Amino acid sequence: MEAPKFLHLLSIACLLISATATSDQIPKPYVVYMGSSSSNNLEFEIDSQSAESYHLQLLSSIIPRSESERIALIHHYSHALSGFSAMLTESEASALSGHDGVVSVFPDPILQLHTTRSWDFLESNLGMKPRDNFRYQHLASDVIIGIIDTGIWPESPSFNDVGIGKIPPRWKGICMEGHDFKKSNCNRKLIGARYYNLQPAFDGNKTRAAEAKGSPRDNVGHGTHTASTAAGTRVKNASYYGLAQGTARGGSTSARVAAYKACSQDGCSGATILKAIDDAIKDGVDIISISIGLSSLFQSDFLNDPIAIGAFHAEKKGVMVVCSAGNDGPDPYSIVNTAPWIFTVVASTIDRTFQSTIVLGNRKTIQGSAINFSNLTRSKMYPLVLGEDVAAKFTPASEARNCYPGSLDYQKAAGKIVICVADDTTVSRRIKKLVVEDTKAAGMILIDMDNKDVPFDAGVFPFTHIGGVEGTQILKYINSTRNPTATILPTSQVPRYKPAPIVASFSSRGPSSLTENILKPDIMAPGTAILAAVVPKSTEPGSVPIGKKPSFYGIKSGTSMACPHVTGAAAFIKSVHKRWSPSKIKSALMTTATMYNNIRKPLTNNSNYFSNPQEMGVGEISPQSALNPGLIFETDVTDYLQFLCYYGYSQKNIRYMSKTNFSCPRNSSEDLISNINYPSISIETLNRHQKPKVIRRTVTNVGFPNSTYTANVHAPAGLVVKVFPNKLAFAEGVEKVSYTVSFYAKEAKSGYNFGTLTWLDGKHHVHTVFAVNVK
Ligand SMILES: *[C@@H]1O[C@H](CO)[C@@H](O)[C@H](O)[C@H]1NC(C)=O
Ligand SMILES: *[C@@H]1O[C@H](CO)[C@@H](O)[C@H](O)[C@H]1NC(C)=O
Ligand SMILES: *[C@@H]1O[C@H](CO)[C@@H](O)[C@H](O)[C@H]1NC(C)=O
Ligand SMILES: *[C@@H]1O[C@H](CO)[C@@H](O)[C@H](O)[C@H]1NC(C)=O
Ligand SMILES: *[C@@H]1O[C@H](CO)[C@@H](O)[C@H](O)[C@H]1NC(C)=O
Ligand SMILES: *[C@@H]1O[C@H](CO)[C@@H](O)[C@H](O)[C@H]1NC(C)=O
Ligand SMILES: *[C@@H]1O[C@H](CO)[C@@H](O)[C@H](O)[C@H]1NC(C)=O
Ligand SMILES: *[C@@H]1O[C@H](CO)[C@@H](O)[C@H](O)[C@H]1NC(C)=O
Ligand SMILES: CC(=O)N[C@H]1CO[C@H](CO)[C@@H](O)[C@@H]1O
Repeated sequence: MEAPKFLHLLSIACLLISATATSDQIPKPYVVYMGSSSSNNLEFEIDSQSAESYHLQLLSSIIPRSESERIALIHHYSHALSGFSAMLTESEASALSGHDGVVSVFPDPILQLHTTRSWDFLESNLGMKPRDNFRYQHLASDVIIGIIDTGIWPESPSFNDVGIGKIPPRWKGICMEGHDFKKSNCNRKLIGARYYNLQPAFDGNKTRAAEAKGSPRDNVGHGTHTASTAAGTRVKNASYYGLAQGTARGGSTSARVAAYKACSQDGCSGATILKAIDDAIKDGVDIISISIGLSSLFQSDFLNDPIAIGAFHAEKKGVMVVCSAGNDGPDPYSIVNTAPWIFTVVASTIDRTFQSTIVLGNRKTIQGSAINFSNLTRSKMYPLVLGEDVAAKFTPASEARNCYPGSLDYQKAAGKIVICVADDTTVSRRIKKLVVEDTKAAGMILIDMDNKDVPFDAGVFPFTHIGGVEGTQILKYINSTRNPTATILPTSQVPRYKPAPIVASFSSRGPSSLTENILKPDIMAPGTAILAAVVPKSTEPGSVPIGKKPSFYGIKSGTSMACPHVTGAAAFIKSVHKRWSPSKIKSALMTTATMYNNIRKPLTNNSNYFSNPQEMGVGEISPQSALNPGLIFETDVTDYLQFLCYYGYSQKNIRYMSKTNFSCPRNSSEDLISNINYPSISIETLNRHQKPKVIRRTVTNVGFPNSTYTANVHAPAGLVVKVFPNKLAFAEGVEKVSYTVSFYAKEAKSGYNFGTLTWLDGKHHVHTVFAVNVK
């Protein structure tokens, strides 16, 4: 073992030495994207082989002979799209990008799992069952959902196949075996499982790379959680150690699951995700769910983003792609996965929350939020101190207040309840908790507005999280007495919590930094404290209550958890409307979403302001009403090709992507993007001195053939919105009708103006949300 390791180090050293001269000469993994695959399904095997040898030839034409070990494909894309990933130097990559047939060449990016901010990740096994309106009747369904994630824990009761019919004959996928995963781990519920070599430590030896130890088994919990949220079977009496007790079930209990393990705990290689998408399309999935994305700080344009590329080809083959929007909120422009052919999902809270109550020495109680297995009781009080009161020697009070690592005095803190603040967000609440727990303190109270809506799982350590108002109450109490004391009670759940849903604080916000002429996010779904299946393993000391076995169910938060709710809802719609295309299903879910909460008030964000469409999209999903949307907006591949023209890509590349002789409209420009037949409207710039801007839409009637709809506009004062015609009459043979919406901003306030256009026929409310940026 030792010698090869040493050699490996040596070779890295050599690389580094040669690199000091020209850093662009260090080979690293790149994705080479070459548009649509030319193969059609019948001759696929032959085509794939000839494509592979062509791609190898291409590599050998640019890689020097002396480094021929790099003439190898890490991943080869040949099913829906064409291209490969390989180890290239920067200059080789740039040489390739000029090559005929090559659409884009970009360094293989590392993408992140969209569970709540990475620090809560894993540890945050918070728990909750789906909202009531998420319980659909059981329908026999052959819808296949591909989950691209960290793999799957097949023994979870959520993937039991009792009562589920034969595997659909069109399924062409496989159940890969691994050292801890057998073919028999797949069943009629979990019909497929693949894994990929997750360590891109590729040494050019293809055989060795293929042999790398791997398995579709989930060791992280993220993939198991998302898969069971989308399509978990009904499991009675599921809970997280008694919390969130009830029947656990996915959005579409009868849908089938295929797991594609493309990620580890550290993230996901973009090249691998692209391979997984290509495989999933070939295998025959109907919907792909991806709770993963690029960092919002390092977002690239659509043709340098593996998810956008893969999703484009999926859409082209009639496969829907649902993605999480990211957890980088509440800042604007923090959203990712915003291509118009992606269904982009943000997260909301649900009507249940978890409270860990603080009882002060004066018997006053204060509600905090957290999940803990605290063994403290009301009858015993503990000294209550501020972090700075128990600071270690020579430690600035500012650090101890924040409970920084190393800032607390163990002797002073032991046995006390320590209050920590969050003046600075660099130290996460998880770290603070570990710091305080380490001192043998009796418990911890965190005062922090951020993430208060996301109950933190503190395991067995008594912990609670409060906001500034409650914080002030506690500080006043401390000032009022010589010996302040307190205790933290075990967590209790608060059902039917109101108001809900609320936009989750962490959820990424629009507008998209790539184009503001498509409204993003699309839609909102539950993503806070969601109970679903996890990996039954203890993740860190204290995460499992003493005397208990690790739980098969866990509570997690993130847009990662919101995404599979929409995937499940889409599968539900697809099981009823079997022939509906992805854009029809998306439109049905968007135009029927609700903009009201459970106290019948407009939805809010967690600062209690009405939330706008850049925070929540068109609103919270309402899957039952989406079954019967009345009208739908169909967006087809031609619309997306035009979008690519308007965005500014070359016609040559767009032809490679479509494998047709498609021509870009001659007067392509970015503002025409608003005219794509999308189920919402966004205008990046509306000059108040310009003529009314006219947007065109076409709706398809999927209700009674004889329906007549009337337009109803809600617009902010000063923005003049006119719909022409404002009555749409359908009849037998008249299924599609077009109309225009004009926006005139002379008197409107500057900045984004939001409103809705609703088509009403007495039965259906078809909401189209609009966002218009007045300058
Ligand atoms: C690649 O790895 C395989 C299996 O470890 C080994 O048998 C083979 O000799 C290697 N080939 C090269 C070119 O190193
Ligand atoms: C439900 O689970 C709890 C513990 O998780 C257990 O005490 C209880 O007996 C179970 N109830 C049923 C009906 O199985
Ligand atoms: C909520 O919305 C208001 C008004 O748009 C905004 O000022 C505030 O920052 C938002 N709060 C959060 C947490 O996003
Ligand atoms: C609570 O449990 C911890 C061990 O996790 C133990 O050290 C402590 O004494 C217990 N406290 C009470 C009040 O039982
Ligand atoms: C508590 O007392 C300190 C010092 O006496 C003062 O700075 C602080 O503002 C007081 N806090 C509250 C909440 O009254
Ligand atoms: C190319 O486009 C023309 C019309 O623009 C069409 O008639 C022709 O069939 C197309 N050819 C191919 C190969 O798609
Ligand atoms: C773009 O050009 C086409 C003809 O090529 C024309 O029909 C269309 O109205 C033009 N659109 C705009 C916005 O100028
Ligand atoms: C439309 O047709 C449905 C049945 O096809 C019928 O029940 C309904 O009364 C009709 N509505 C109108 C306005 O004609
Ligand atoms: C959320 C949670 O698990 N709360 C637990 C806190 O600890 C007490 C005592 O161990 C349990 O009874 C609660 O269920």
